[in-house]
Amino acid sequence: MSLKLPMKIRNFSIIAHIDHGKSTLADRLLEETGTVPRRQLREQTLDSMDLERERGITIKAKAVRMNYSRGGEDYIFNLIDTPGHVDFSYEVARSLGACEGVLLLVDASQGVEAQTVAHAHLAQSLGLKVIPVINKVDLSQSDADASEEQLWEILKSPISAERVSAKTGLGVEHLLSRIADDIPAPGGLPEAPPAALIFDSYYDSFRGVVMYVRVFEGSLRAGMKMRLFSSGFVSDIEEVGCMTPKPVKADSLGPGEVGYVIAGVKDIHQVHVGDTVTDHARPVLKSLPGYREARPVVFASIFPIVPADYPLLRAAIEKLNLSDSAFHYQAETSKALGFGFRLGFMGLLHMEIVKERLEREFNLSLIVTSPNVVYKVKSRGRAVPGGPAQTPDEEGYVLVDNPANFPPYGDIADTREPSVKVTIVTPVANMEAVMNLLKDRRGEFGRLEHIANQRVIVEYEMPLGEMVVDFYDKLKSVSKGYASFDYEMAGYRSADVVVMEILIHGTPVDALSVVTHKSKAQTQGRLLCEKLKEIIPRQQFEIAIQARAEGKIIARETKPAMRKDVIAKCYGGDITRKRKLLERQKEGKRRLKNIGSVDIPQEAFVAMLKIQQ
Ligand SMILES: Nc1nc2c(ncn2[C@@H]2O[C@H](COP(=O)(O)OP(=O)(O)OP(=O)(O)O)[C@@H](O)[C@H]2O)c(=O)[nH]1
Ligand SMILES: [Mg+2]
Repeated sequence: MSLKLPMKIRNFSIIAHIDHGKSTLADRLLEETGTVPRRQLREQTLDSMDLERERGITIKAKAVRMNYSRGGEDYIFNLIDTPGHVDFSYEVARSLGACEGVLLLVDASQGVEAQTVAHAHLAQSLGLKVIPVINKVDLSQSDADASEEQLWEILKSPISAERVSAKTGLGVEHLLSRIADDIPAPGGLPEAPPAALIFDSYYDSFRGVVMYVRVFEGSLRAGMKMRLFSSGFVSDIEEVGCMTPKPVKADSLGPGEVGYVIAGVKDIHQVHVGDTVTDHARPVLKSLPGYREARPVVFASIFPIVPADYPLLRAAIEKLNLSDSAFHYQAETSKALGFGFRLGFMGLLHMEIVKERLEREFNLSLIVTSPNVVYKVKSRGRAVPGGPAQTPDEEGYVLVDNPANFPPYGDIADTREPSVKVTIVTPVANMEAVMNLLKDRRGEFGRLEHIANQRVIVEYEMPLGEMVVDFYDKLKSVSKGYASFDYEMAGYRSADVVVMEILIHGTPVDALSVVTHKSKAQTQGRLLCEKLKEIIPRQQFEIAIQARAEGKIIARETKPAMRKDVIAKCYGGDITRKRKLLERQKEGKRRLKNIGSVDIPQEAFVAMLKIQQ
């Protein structure tokens, strides 16, 4: 492949709310431009990860290069398909840094939803050209006119929308032509010192780190000694190329081009997404704007069910982090569960996906504790015990991301919790139910705006802690599936929260501790004790199950002692049946964690999650 003139390049992302058809539209663009032959296309071709295919969602953004010809003119289209789920919004933000424009897609049967609003505003704030696209016009329940009107309102401008069906291909040809016409060509000089933005990277076990870049100035070629601007890391470029979507080697990547760079980097930590690649001999003077680092907002601990698996878990986490650098990890020891890790995630779906990948790709059985957010705690004079050595901020607060690291309640002067601004888009008919849910989650009303077709955009401020557990499911159920939400961090607020501990047979189980609002502690404590009573198998002795907050027992249940053993009922019976029963019991035991002298099944940790609300 040779260097093309930058004026014929068009770089764009497809952005939308989850499930509005981005990846399906990408299929049609790949098909229509002949990038991927029809027989090799499958549904959502770019969703290549197993989990993406099973769940039918995009988790990672994917870049692909297409050739497009019109009236004897050849274009290069670099498309980035982005994920729609709110947990992966940082992928969208990164992708936009590599583009001049976006296709803002709306499912005509759903209309504008929360991520439509969030991503549209992000694209506009970055000065990108927005092409509104109304998808799924083949569906009988679709209402393209209403969707278009809603789009105009959120864009604050009546830009005519393309109407397409990503399923049938209707309107896709016209859309390609619009992309060529409307999306600005990238600028940049081929002879300038090179500056390329790293917008993604992954680790290949043969080639080392593969960096995905967007070149803004100059060009990159094999043999060049590159330097990463902010880390100062220097290495020889071995190969550059484009994704078609298969990687294809190229002579060079010129201004405006999107492609990959391989430079024999063995340690992924040398490469930061957002850094600028330049020429070591002739570097740029200033780095490209880069990205604000995405910070994890939800934390949970992970322990192997079999303690001997700890080294395997460590290796698995390190390896997985190479392909998903958005989760953070740190070693942790629990009195109840032994050695494990404290992990930070971008949200609950992200947490679920990391856990599932660890279990599946590395064949591990894991216990995950109840997720929580990061609190700021000010103690009376003394340092926060158990927590990582931290110096308090100028107001005297330290960050605590683990309930087990809270100081004793008597030592706490004040606790602050993270707050978020949530934006919800819902039909007027469900507005009241949605607002009640928000009130119940300690939300404070901010703003309400009516948009076309009986829809409203509501903004609330609420504690992040109230959002992390099952808010999404509840919102969907109270709105019969119609409401959608997006959120952004809005600082810390003082909060009346307490650590609730669970004591089993008199021993606190640190991994079952949660931070909860004082007004909800008792109800939650009761529910949890009842649930644990059901879940914990009977033992030879009676077990007390208690919840404790601020030094007081706030709930209690008693599990009576065992009456029979499993094989008593087939005494003298046939041996294979006996063996089967014992076998099954052994299997059951493997999934238990022995706490003091009581076995606690993994379900107990899952129950925690459910009851917290
Ligand atoms: N009828 C109809 N269905 C469509 C159309 N486009 C997409 N779909 C369906 O909508 C669902 C979601 O499509 P995807 O392409 O995975 O949506 P997405 O926006 O990429 O989803 P995320 O990446 O998870 O945010 C799939 O079941 C598609 O088959 C269309 O034009 N018409
Ligand atoms: Mg997708």
